[in-house]
Amino acid sequence: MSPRSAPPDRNSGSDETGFVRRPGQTVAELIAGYLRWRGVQRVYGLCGGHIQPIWDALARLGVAIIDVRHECAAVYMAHAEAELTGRLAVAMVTAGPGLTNAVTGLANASTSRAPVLLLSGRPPRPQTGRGALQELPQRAIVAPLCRAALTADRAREVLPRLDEAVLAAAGWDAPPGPAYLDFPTDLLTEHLQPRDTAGWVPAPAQPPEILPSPAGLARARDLIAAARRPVVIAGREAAAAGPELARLLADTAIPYLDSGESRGALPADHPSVVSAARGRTMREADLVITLDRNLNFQLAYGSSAAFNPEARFLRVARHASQFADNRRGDVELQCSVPAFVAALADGPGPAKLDEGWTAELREAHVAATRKLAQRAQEIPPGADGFMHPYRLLHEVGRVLEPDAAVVADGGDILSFARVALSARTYLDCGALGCLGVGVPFANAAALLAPGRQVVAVIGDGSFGFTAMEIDTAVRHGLAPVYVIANNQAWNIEKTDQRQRFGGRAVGVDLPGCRYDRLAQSLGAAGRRVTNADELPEALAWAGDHAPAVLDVLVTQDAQSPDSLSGVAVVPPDQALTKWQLTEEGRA
Ligand SMILES: Cc1ncc(C[n+]2csc(CCOP(=O)(O)OP(=O)(O)O)c2C)c(N)n1
Ligand SMILES: [Mg+2]
Repeated sequence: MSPRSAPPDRNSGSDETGFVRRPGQTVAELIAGYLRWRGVQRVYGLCGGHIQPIWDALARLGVAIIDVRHECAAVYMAHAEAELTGRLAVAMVTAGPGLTNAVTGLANASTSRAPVLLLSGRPPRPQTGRGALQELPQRAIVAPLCRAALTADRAREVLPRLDEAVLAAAGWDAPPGPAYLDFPTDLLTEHLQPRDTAGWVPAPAQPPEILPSPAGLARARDLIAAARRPVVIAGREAAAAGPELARLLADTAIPYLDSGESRGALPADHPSVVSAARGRTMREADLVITLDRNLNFQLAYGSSAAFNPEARFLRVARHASQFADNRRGDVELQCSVPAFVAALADGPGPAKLDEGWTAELREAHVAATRKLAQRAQEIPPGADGFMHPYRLLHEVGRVLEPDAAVVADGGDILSFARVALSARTYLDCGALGCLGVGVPFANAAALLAPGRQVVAVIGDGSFGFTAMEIDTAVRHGLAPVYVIANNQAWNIEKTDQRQRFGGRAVGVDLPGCRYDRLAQSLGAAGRRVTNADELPEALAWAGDHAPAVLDVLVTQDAQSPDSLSGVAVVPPDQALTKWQLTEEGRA
């Protein structure tokens, strides 16, 4: 194990900050006090008798309760908070179906490595195992998705289990992610004895930075010094190194590719960004430096069909799952990404950099970006007469403020948005492909930064999963703009079905829904837009009347990059058809 530096003290406090262990307090009050002491300002949740004592204790302590309309939305909101702040966020749901409703949110937080603590209740101990109301094997249900799945059955277990869950979520032993803790509801109203909290000491929740070992760093430097065509591919923790990484890349002129989870770590106009030349960069790089990024389907599993077969790999991450996966590194460094970036900044860059290559990539990137913007502006409507999604996204892009938070959710529209919209703060369905995050993610972004522009672009199908959360925005005074790309279909699936199943399309149409009226019925503003020329004015109107839904009719007659590359097809060997064909020597 590499040496560890002094731990940054981000999620900690001291006894003076209000975390009081008083004899006579209830267990629920202890839990609420602990959370507030950890810096938790709000808990996302949906009420239920099994958790009610904690809910009430939180409210009495001044921790905001963000009440939602479906438990999954509570976890999605906590996930968004965790991504936006880099800190632990908390959700709470009741026993039984409250917990099962939260499961998809946990799965998404797990795949996206978002530090979320989920609290729940259980039936009272005397009724356990007897067919109690809302009784389920809760820990067993969530365990595969959680870094820790725990219960506290007695008062003296409460603080140690809370710490264990919080540390697991924060990423001490495995990548950050969800952690689960429940309590039998009768425990919550028990009064504490001094011995119940004796011996517990406040300690930091944020894992300490891990410095690269000097030997590992030297080997990494050797690889970089020898590389002619290096590229950095950034994952989750790279975002925490944003400004330092930006400086390092500017100094060394190493090309840079982001991934969904590091999007926005560098400004779009940074000279190292070559995302619109992604395929070529991956194919031609002779050194691939991954920063806290596993080689999953989005990176072709590191396949030599997508990457230069001769390329060397330098893999840097705190946890082995992010550096020792489908293509092992020639050098693997177990350390924090910010520490690695800081260490590299002190040394020389690639001495033999092929400057012609980097210049070509950059030119290709700039040209492709410009061409897309031009195309998006002029692209004609589809055969059904409705506007192309690129046209919609072009108009959305024009109204985005520099610090806007953008959310994308859907099938085709997610894919179109990934290439056509650019924002420093960008949240989407992630590697789980989790449809339905749009409204809760946008609500969380709006809640965390009142006054900031929040625009969510959501497919009509995906919107349906969590549309009721517009009510959460209305009740909590949140002001996002939800732009529904309404092609009246699960369109990426519809296109795939037509192409692969003899022209048939089954169970993929969603005709005739009025999402503008749905918004109005919940007390939000809503407006339908059928004509692209109307969009500038409609988007301005929506911003002024947010929370607002723009129900924008778009064409089904548009195939997105993901649809073209075969993501919807899910081929057995390789999620990206183009690369699969290359692997088989057919492209
Ligand atoms: C929860 C969930 N259910 C189903 C799918 C499969 N799926 C992927 S994309 C898609 C269609 C999405 O439709 P919509 O949101 O309207 O976007 P569009 O493709 O029409 O732009 C479906 C059903 C999924 N990824 N996640
Ligand atoms: Mg659709």
